[in-house]
Amino acid sequence: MPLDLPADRAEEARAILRANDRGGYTVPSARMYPFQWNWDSPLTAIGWATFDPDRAWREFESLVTGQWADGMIPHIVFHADSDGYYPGPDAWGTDHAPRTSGISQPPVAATCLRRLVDGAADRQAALARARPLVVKLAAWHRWWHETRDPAGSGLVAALHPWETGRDNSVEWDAPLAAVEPRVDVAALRKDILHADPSERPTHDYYNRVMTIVELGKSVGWNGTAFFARSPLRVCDLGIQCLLLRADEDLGVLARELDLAPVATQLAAWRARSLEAMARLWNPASGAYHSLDLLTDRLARSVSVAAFLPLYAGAASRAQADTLAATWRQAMTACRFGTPSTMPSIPGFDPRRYWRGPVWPFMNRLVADGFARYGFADIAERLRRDTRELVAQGGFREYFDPFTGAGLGGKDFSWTAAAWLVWAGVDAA
Ligand code: 2M8
Repeated sequence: MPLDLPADRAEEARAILRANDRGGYTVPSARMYPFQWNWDSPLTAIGWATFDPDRAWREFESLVTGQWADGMIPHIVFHADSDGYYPGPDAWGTDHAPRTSGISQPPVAATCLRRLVDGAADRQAALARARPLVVKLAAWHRWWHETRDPAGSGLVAALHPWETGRDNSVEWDAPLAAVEPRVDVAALRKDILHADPSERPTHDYYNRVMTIVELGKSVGWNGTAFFARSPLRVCDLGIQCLLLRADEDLGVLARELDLAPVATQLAAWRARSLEAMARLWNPASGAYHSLDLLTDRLARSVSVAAFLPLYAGAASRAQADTLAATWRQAMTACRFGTPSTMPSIPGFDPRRYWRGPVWPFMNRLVADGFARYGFADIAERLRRDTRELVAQGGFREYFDPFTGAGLGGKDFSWTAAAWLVWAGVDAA
């Protein structure tokens, strides 16, 4: 049945991107997140590309101005001052111009860049513009594969839950329990002024994650020392899979640009990471999991990241079939897919940030993965669910998987972009 959609949703989505534009970079949400975020930015850029390709390119070009000398592209670039967010630049205490945070975020930029090049009217001009970005992104991928995997195990590490992007996921409860809180930041928080506290993490969580930030600061944000000393070190299934996919996509661009050594290196990293994926599979749960690298324990939680091995092309045929069954099973409890944590998992919360709600942009990635393995029905179900969520609830940050209620921030950039490139586009 066709949905009864307001005719101007696409125009509304474009208006959100324009309103969140700060001149070359897009803030995720005007009041709540007033800076440039690493993985929001390229996922938003592909939305810009549907009506203003030059603006899409500038989104990438501004993001890489935050790149550090060691290759890391930080999770926030603080291009301009704003007092609406905590932790701001002073709390991070890094030494870079423009000012930045001290950690990274999931590497989706190369995949989005490839999409931008593939959609360009003039491919040669697009490749020429992509060249310096490809070199910078390859340096960032090197940082993941070397600084965050010094032993060359094929599993890259996140040292802070915010690096995973699924910041408050149940997956991080056990690793964070081992981080003794040494600060009390409750009075400094601004997020709970913009969103209902019941939809945000607890004070105890903030004290623990800010303790890790203090540790990073105490070692001068030196990548090697931070890796060695961090009280939290996990292989996040999300980062691992998004990097696998991004290595593939960056390799395609590098080959076309005659950057043969870069392409060869990316293929070698990808092969090593693919092989290591076996360590993240649990046949008993029928899913992949994140791994605590300090205790060598797989997370018990099954999160939305469980389906990203499909997006990465890392699952076998049999594993893909099992994952489809796992997804269908979770959906017997939910009206809208895909919950960020499966409802059967202790700690699941349909309204609290990354512990259950649905993120529209994540649905696009999961749908892409299922389509890659031939599950067109799941892919289409996800597109229609996302379409309905946004059509009835607006361009919210996240949604309750049971009721569809819109939650978190409003007028969200990557939700608008997911509409423009996917959810709001009629199926072929
Ligand atoms: C959320 O994370 C930030 C910290 O990075 C926060 O809550 O303060 C997450 O959903 C993250 O994935 C996202 O990139 C960011 C901006 O949308 O918000």
